[in-house]
Amino acid sequence: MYELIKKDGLAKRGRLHTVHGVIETPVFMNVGTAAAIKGAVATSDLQEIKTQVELSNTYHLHVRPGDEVVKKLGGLHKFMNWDKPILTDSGGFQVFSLAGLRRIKEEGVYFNSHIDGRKIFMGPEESMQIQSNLASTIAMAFDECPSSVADRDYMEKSVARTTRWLVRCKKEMERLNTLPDTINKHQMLFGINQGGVYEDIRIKHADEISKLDLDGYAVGGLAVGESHEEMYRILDAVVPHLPDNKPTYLMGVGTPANILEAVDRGVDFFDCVYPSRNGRHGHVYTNHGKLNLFNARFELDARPIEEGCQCPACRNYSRAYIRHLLKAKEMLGMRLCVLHNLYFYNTMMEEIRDAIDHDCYKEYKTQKIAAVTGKNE
Ligand code: PRF
Ligand code: ZN
Repeated sequence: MYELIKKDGLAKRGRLHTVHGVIETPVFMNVGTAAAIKGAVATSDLQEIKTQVELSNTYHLHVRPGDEVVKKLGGLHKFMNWDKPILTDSGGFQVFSLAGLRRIKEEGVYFNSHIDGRKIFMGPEESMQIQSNLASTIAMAFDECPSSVADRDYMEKSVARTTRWLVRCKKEMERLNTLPDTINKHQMLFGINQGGVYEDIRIKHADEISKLDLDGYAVGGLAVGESHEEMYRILDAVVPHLPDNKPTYLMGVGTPANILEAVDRGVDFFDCVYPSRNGRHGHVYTNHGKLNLFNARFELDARPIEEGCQCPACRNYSRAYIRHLLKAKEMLGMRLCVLHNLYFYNTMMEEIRDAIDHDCYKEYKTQKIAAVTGKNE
């Protein structure tokens, strides 16, 4: 159940009640594709870096170790020892971005595994069955994420099919949630809006899926190569057509500035690989812009990544030491950068919630965008 606590302009402050606890929104979900956040981050670290929701992928876990294996071990929560909410992406997007040769049919997608090349079929029912086996808190609908340069004709046909797939997802999810051996009988389902950069197709689709009374609504098919301005234009057009008494999730986004702009347009769920991926490359976020810790100017820098930051990296180690670890290819270097970056994102979300609570979101947004894109110290 989603509670819309208040609005500041279009920015939503909410609370999603789930069987695995409450999610305070706006929230940034921390990406752990294959049931692990890359960079040797353990679930015991997540408490310290303010993680509310972990995100895993249907496609990856189906291919390895197999969703049946996870089910036999009691579901994803037990498997990875994380008792808070987990969102699983449906596999749609990953099949389109990772798998080898693929064929899209009305029934679903035929493709080859990126691990061993074996032939796999996934359709709406299969995706729901896999996510039910994984027993995540929130399952995503099986969608097609068309290329950002797809033409109107292709887009219209693809979106119509994604709508038919959504109806099948909902039906299958309702069936699975009543089976006696289903681990999470309260699994939630979020639908996904598509339509590329075509506002009218997006809006028509948003109106259609809004009628289905799902637990939440995502905007997919963005951050796939279009400009930031185009992404904001689509959000301006489509978010008002999604119910504001349900969570609104912008998939795979983004930079701190992207998140701040999207919150201002009514989005309240996010996920992105940037903080973990950048951390693994020694790129860290601060309120004075991004730093590349490989840079020679940090050789003798005894300060933490960010003065005053309460993350496990900044409380204990200097820039100079972390730079040394990165250069020596010590795993700890990557790990500390990832912990700092996730803490930075999760703390920003806390600040966002606080600003909405105090009716000063616009001022906060302007100041924070200047800070994160600012000059390095
Ligand atoms: N669909 C799904 N997952 C996604 C996307 C999508 O369109 C995106 C697009 N940015 C990221 N992850 N199912
Ligand atoms: Zn820090």
